[in-house]
Amino acid sequence: MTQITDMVSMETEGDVAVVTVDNPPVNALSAGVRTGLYEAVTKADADDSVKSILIVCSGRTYIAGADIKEFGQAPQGTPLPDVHSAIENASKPVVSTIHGTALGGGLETALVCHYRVAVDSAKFGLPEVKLGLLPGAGGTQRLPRIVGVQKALEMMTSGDPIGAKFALECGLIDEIVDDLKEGGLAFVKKIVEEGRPLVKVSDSNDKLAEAKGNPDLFAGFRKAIARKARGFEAPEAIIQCVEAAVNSDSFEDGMKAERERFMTLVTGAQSAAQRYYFFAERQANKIPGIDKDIELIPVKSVGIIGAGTMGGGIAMNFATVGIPVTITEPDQDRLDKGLGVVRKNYERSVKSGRLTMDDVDKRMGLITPTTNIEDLKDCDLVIEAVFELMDIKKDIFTKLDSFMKDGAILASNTSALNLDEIASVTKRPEMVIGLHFFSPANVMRLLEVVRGDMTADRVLATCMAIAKKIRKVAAVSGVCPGFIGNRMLYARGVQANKMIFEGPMPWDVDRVLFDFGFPMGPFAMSDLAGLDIGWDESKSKGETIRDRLCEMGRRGQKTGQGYYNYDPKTRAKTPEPEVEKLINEFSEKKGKTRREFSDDEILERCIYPMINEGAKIIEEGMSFRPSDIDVVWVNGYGWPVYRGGPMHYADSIGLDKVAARLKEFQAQDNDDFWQPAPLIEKLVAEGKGFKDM
Ligand code: 3H9
Repeated sequence: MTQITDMVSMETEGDVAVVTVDNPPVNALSAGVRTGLYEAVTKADADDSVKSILIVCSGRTYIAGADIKEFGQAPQGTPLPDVHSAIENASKPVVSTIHGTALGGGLETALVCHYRVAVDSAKFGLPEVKLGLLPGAGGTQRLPRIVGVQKALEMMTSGDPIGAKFALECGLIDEIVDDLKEGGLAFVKKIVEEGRPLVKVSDSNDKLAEAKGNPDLFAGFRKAIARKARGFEAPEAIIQCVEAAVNSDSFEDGMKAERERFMTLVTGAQSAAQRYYFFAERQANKIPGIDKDIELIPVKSVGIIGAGTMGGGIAMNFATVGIPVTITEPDQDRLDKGLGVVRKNYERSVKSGRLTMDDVDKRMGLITPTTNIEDLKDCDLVIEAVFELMDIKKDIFTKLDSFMKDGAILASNTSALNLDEIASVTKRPEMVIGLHFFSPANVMRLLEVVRGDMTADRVLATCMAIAKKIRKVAAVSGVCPGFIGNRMLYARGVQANKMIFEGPMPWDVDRVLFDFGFPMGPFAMSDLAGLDIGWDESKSKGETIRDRLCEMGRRGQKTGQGYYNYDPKTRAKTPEPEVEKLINEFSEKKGKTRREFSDDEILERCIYPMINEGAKIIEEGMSFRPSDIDVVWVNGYGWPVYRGGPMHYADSIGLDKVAARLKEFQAQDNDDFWQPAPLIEKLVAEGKGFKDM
């Protein structure tokens, strides 16, 4: 065996040169891999005793893409196009044998080989869009030539991979093999014996024909993804590259179009934010001060208290990954209703083709309903998901403490209450933790894991591992009112609610935040949640806009009216003149003079309080790092990922500018709400940002 670089080696098996990439953990195309592949292939091609070349990867996967850490750094090693040219233009067959995930630049490398084989668990995708990029090494030109234009557009704009079976059907791979290396070797030998040609994907144009002279295909696709792609630059750039693949006079012209658009994206703010976010999400799972090899508590069964929307959604997460759940609710009717909703949710996935009825039955079979809470006693983890009232929670935890087996984790789904107070009623506060799921709990990716003062490291580490298992993105918060997410949401809400008495109407504020990239603004969100949540009719004195709206029966989307009027069929919302009149009356009563607010000011008055609150959360030690806050906001509150999250956004504007604006608002409003957090002042004085922490 010859070591070509520290990441690539080569050995010969008979007359086959086997080139092995070994760059853990995911065999990214780092400089050492590119140079190694180039040198190995060039060397093997020049060696008369070699008849064919097989590329294989060590470890858990084939090449999973370009090395994301290298973007934005000075280029080193052999450029990827040179590697690809060496492979594609080799004078003897080059074959990739694939396992794990062939992603991004990895799949693009496989696509320049003359043939590809894979084990049947392998997956293939071009996920660059998730990093705000497009496949920049020929992927936009080659993939449509293999899977067809429509499918290529779908794969590249969603970033979702396909499996080996479909890859075989559409010709992305030539064979499924049982054994990665042996299967690959057998295939290479076979094609040499058969004298098969050196196939270049770039030469094949058949599958482009359906789209040639058919602009409607692209127009239809743009329309189909418009809602999901709103605000993102990469999907449109990808579509344009595929249009270039279809309509250019030559493959090279298409490659040129791809290169130009890739360069624009890779140097742009959106991709910088999305690449930052990629690492933020992975970082959030690492807990400072806890050994990564700490022994975890085995969680083989889960108990859930409360079969409402939340409890049912939480149960689905576990049943979906095969963990048995016992769900309890004192009232049989409510329990039945809750289980009915769970079944309906699963059945919806059957309609969309994501599950079979058999899958649904299997999952439902893992959920055991009971009206007796003590049936949960042997569960390894129990999650309470009942009303947000301290007394009720304390009552439940007292009960749990009396019958749960030793060593069980006791979790609360509270979204804002003091976890330490809940834990204090038990004799085992070290086993108590907050697991704050977001609604709908079976869909939303965020899990805010709340670490109490006494929570044991082992309990915390176990819950982070469980989050990964149920495919959630977890971020740790300390105990403070509202934890990370709702605490910052509250700060935004204070200013949004104040602003409407001074100038903009709710729909102006909502429009600005929607245009910023949120799925909806704070007033539309309140209408969706229901304005009467936490509102008590018997105590209402019409003192706030919300009181008045609720008194008028305008309780949000569910009543067809709230801040907005909702079309009963389409749910489209329109501003209501009565609400405007009401707000103007409140302004007058409060002695406010209404004035014009620019969209920029509306945005700053909503977002800067969040940044300031985020800084306080960090300085109080309630979050390990600024990037965890961004993970919470992107996954739990619809912050547009192409803006990285509030803390990344602050850095991208410049923390000095944010601080200066906070001070301007402080002076303008004569309100210390705006006083910049000491951490912001400190970082600004040092010429630093959150990213430097
Ligand atoms: C591209 O290819 C552009 C080209 O078109 C054109 C170029 C000109 N680079 O996710 P995990 C690290 S763009 C560097 O926890 P899993 C990751 O940070 C790229 N590092 O594992 C983590 O590090 P740590 C297109 C990477 O098993 C560790 O590996 N490709 C990269 O749950 C484990 O990661 C992609 O976008 C990378 N490319 O999932 C694929 N990938 O342990 C991105 C991972 O220090 N990667 N790391 O925290 C993934 O989707 C998942 O990592 C994968 C494994 C599915 C591969």
